[in-house]
Amino acid sequence: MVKDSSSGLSSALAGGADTIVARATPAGRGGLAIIRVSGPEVRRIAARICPALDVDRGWRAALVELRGRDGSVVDRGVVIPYPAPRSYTGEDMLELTVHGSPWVVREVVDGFLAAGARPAEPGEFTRRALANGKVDLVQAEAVNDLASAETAWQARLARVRASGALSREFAGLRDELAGLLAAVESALDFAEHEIEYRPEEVARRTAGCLDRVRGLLATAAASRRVRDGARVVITGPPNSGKSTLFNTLVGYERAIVSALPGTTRDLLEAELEIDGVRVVLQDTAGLGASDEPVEREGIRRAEGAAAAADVLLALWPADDRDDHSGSEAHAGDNRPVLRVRSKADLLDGRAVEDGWLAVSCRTGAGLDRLRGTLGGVVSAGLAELGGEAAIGERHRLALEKAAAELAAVDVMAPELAAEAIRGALDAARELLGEVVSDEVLDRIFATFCIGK
Ligand SMILES: Nc1nc2c(ncn2[C@@H]2O[C@H](COP(=O)(O)OP(=O)(O)OP(=O)(O)O)[C@@H](O)[C@H]2O)c(=O)[nH]1
Ligand SMILES: [Mg+2]
Repeated sequence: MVKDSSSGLSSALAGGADTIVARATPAGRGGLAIIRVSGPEVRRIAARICPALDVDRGWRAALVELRGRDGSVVDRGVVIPYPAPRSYTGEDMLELTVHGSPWVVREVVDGFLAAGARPAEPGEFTRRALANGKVDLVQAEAVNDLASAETAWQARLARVRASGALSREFAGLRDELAGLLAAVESALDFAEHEIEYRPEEVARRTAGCLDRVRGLLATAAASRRVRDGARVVITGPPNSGKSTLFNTLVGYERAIVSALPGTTRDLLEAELEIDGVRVVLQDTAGLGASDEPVEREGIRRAEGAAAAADVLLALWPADDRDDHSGSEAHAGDNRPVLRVRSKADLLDGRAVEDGWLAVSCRTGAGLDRLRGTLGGVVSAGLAELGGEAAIGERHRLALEKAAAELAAVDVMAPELAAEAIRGALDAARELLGEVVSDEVLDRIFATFCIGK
């Protein structure tokens, strides 16, 4: 077998003493199913399962008979051999497309097991790709994110990360930190090398690195929104039509609606997608004074939800004749608030205040505009995010550590400064998976699918 000598990794380090096999498509019946095999024994095993296959005709599909455990033909399928190192894992690989019957898949996988392969662990193909230098850790994580993406934005950010854009940001940071560390260390062996230590220069470069880290950290909120969804909370007085609007946006009768004020007490939550962004929409109890203990608790929860919202939909019903143009609902924070005159069919020809959207769930008037405005608000800032900077949760924690180290750098104490910069450098290298413990890798790959 040809080994990727450029990676300089021993085959034990590169993960693949064993040859692994797994189905890559979901369990159950389907039109077709894909089975993947990777490892040093692929050639020998292929000779048993698909003797007609010419493994040296790499990266080309061949239609061949597939044999099971006892050597009898189980199916005819399309097999693509990927000779190392030009494969996903960097090892010799096969990708088989077979008929999607659970029986066929089981028999073919069983054949591979009997021939000496073992079942792959979750994410083990990607883990081998990482060990063989095919991808770095940031890209490996992105592969999993891409496989589990449910919205356009989740897929988009994962795709850009999988392509290495975020890795390049982290690598740039790592290189800058390494250069900075060298500059500070030169002060420590100043006598030997007669290199002049320039504290102002070190201070400037440290500030530059810190800016870079903070720039990346600033995108954490937006990427959390893409991942977990933007929290959009409907608030307003009792009976203002909150639950009706909630049901309308969600598309089914999720919440109880009634003409009695104080119908909703618990927080209700539903997920939807607006403009490619995942949105977690919440319906709440009507705000206002109440003597009733359960309703009071509902109001307390509504206020908590409003405080945690990314976007507020503040409702005032049109049959409330008061002018709310001066309404400063939830002013003081910089979260977007969409002011909605609900039950707009009751406006009786009156105009709504400037800056308010007139919406009627009864006639449907204003709903498209509301959806459009909401879509603009939840996706605001995401386009500029580009993807390079779409950091995940693990990245945020490591970058916060780097920021704390850099903020503590005292250029007049080079010894301590070097230690802090080394801490920041370690964090950057950990991000890329250059120095990372098996426990961390186990945790990351445990969330992967089998066959990925
Ligand atoms: N005319 C009109 N009535 C509406 C509209 N939307 C809701 N309603 C009515 O207003 C009443 C209250 O609606 P809900 O959706 O339960 O109001 P809510 O704000 O959730 O009320 P609470 O949960 O009690 O705070 C119901 O009788 C609805 O049928 C609308 O667009 N036009
Ligand atoms: Mg309600």
